[in-house]
Amino acid sequence: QTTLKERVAELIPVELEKVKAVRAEHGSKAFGPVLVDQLYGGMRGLPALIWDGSVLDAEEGIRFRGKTIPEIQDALPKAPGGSEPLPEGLFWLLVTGEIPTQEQVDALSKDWAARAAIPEFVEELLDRCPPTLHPMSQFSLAVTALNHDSNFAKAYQQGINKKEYWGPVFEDCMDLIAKLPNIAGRIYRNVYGRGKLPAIDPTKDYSWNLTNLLGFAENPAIVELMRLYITIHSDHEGGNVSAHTGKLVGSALSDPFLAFGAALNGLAGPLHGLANQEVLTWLLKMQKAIGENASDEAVREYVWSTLKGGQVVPGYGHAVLRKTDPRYTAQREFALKHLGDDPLFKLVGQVYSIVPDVLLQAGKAKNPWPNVDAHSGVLLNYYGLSEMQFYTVLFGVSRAFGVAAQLIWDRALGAPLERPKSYSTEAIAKIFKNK
Ligand code: CMX
Repeated sequence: QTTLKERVAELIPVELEKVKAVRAEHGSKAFGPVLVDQLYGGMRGLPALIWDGSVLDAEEGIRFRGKTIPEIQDALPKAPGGSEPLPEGLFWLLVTGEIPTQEQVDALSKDWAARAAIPEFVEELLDRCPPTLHPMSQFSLAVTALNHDSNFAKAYQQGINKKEYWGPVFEDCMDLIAKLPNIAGRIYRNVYGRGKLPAIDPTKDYSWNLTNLLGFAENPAIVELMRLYITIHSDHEGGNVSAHTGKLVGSALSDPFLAFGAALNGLAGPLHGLANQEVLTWLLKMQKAIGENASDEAVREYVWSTLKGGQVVPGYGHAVLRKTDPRYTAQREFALKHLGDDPLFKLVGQVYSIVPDVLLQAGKAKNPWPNVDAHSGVLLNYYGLSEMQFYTVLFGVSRAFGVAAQLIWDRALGAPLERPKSYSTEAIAKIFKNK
């Protein structure tokens, strides 16, 4: 049976040829005009990056290596008795573009379990963090500290040939993903006083182990949720803040731990991954203000008051998407199957029927529809994981899959240092003075 690393080694020459052919045929063609507005406007729509794992269509949403979320749910191997895809399989798909066999997925589960332990000094580092330090800051600290044992950093110091970069980067990426559950579990138990961390079970899959480290694995439904959660949060093409940061920092040949630590700091922003925390905070605040089972009118007024207060409605809008996020839909379907008439789920549904209308009327947001973060917190909360400040850590565990897959390919294909050109307002005014 072929391992993931062996398959990557086989694919590298093929991929190098593909890139060479595309560049030879299209290398000097323009992708379209660059508008000055795009420089001021957060580079929306600017074609600027190569990202192989997934591509985002504004109307349709994400496709992982060409496959939609329902297609992935159908095609990827599952756990015994489970119906959601195993994220191990998704990682294989992101890296190779191919659907793995059940045996290949099982081998990844075992490999990650074997790599899961974190160095003692990282455990101590986490144990010394005050519980008031946000879980995302603790997460980023710990991931950055894993650089202590980076295969790539060591190989680079020893003068590795650039053609060989991908090998130690691959090992680092596997270590990174494997160690995240122990880091996340330790943060959760330290901050929320949930007792001692159990050991990794090498006979179980990645999501079971993560859920068990958090203390919830006795309920198979939340383990299934975690499999779905990691799968749909793993990758969202290359331009979002966390993915792009990981790629950018990796381009300096910073090892995957440094690159992903930086990505996590971007994910920790409220306009990006922290929105899943913000959504639940906002929903609970609303419940407190207008009561449970509030009327549509009361919800609508509350949404307006958020906008009038100069705040965003968390979980709604997107920089690329222009329709309901299929990641939202996948979670809604999971909730319809498992959550019954949970009051918060009902509120999420009610908000969904009201917010888009209000955002359209307000006339600013280009996309009034919900994104992935509008739903995830309610699902976790239902199963007892109610500490919303922790939610973005789970997003971070998932996002490692997409960033790691691209880091492997960037080093395999010799992606150069990223260095776009910047301009001052004065320079722009001068350039266009007489045009
Ligand atoms: N509530 C209120 N106003 C919103 C809004 C929302 N949900 N979404 C967009 N807007 C506003 C913007 O703030 C902007 O206002 P200004 O012109 O005053 O600056 C205007 O509408 C135009 O913005 P846009 O082009 O539609 O959106 P952007 O591409 O600039 O931003 C995003 C995208 C996601 C940051 C924005 O929609 C937002 O702030 N949403 C709420 C936070 C959120 O859910 N983030 C999570 C995104 C998914 C993820 O990365 O995890």
